[in-house]
Amino acid sequence: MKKYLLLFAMALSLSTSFAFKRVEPLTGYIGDAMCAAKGKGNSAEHAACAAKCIKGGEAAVLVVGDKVYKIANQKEVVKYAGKKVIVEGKITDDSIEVTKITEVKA
Ligand SMILES: [Cu+2]
Repeated sequence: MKKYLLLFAMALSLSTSFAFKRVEPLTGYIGDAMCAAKGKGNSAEHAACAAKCIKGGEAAVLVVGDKVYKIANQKEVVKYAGKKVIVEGKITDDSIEVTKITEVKA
């Protein structure tokens, strides 16, 4: 019995030591990297600009307050440019691999 407990504890510590962690759903705006770096993009007012910048080739990012997350899988999020969204995924450093994205209707 003790042996199983030990194995269980080992498995637990292994699973928490991976480089990425799952994130709680994050609510923010899909902005563009250029404007987000200037502190813009965390409001609905920036929507048109974000859409334009992303179309123009800027990387899409998730802006949560004053925190900016890179998006690993751009394709999943570009259609939400400028929109308020809830994002779920895996986070590595400051980059998110999005597994689920839902638009928040105002
Ligand atoms: Cu912009």
